[in-house]
Amino acid sequence: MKKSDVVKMIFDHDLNKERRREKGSAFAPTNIALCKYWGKRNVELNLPVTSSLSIALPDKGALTTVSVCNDVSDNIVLNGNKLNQDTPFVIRTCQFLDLFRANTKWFLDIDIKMNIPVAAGLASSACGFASLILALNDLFNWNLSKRELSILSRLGSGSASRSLWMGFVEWHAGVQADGMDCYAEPLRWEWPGLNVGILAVSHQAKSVSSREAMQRTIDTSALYGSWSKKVAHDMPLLKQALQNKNFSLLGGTSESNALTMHAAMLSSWPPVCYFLPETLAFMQKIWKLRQEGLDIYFTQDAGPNLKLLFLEKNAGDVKEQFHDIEIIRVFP
Ligand code: 2P0
Repeated sequence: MKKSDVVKMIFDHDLNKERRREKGSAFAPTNIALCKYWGKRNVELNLPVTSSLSIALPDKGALTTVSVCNDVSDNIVLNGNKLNQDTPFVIRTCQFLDLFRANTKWFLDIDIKMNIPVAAGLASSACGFASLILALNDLFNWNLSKRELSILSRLGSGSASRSLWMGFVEWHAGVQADGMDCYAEPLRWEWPGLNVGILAVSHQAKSVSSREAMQRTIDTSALYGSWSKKVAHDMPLLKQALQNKNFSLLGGTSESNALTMHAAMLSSWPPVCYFLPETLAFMQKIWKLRQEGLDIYFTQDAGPNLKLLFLEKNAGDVKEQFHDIEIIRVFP
């Protein structure tokens, strides 16, 4: 099964160009996984081995505006800079767009405003593809459901399937070969007072893409076999924590989930290590502060930056300890 087959299943009607508007535009937030997506059961369709659970950062993400142009290729402007056609970002985006122009040829002017660094482990591809599919839905008046849009954005990048909502989101791994049961959904719980702090260590693009790192972990890590068990253990705990507003359960489970993912990566060959010395120094500081009574936890993705979890009542103490932290209220 190919990506184009999934697109055909969703568009039982023609991708009707006539109903097109002048412009399509949408914002999608970036998301931070508390239970991670690490490993695919189908590489072509970005079908994950396990379900995952994330939290959206409402102020951080991508605003994408699209309009049909008279050119013979897509033009992509990212934060005011026109990108060269041979950059990996442009190639990947154009390949994604090709899925929707099998019968009709159109090319787009795409303007992306992203307020997070690209490819530095802050889920830029997640909010990028999510905002693109929402903008296309707007431009072409597709009127697709959020579930269908989640499936389509997954074809661009797995974690993009979770970036269509604010708040807590679960992405179901599903079991079907065509992935039609593999989509994300918002969870009903809210948590006013929950904060995420971004501790930037480096904004450099990562040396190993998460796509490659995931595959290498599956192919070579002796620990990958236990990853599914870890997720099966952590998912119910995270939901229980959300339901009961049990912060230490939420933070502890998230931190342990992230460290297990990184342990599997470290045991891959060649090893995948997203830690910089500063990353480890911050971790040790967090563990020490926690021992001293500050309720603070971290999670880490495919990059050296840490995302801290803490409650609003502790924001002052956290800021005092980490001067350069960027604090985001998850439910403003
Ligand atoms: C996550 N990450 O759950 C995990 C944790 C990174 C670490 O999803 O190959 O860019 O496009 O499906 O979505 C990053 O992987 O990978 C990711 P593809 P994606 O947030």
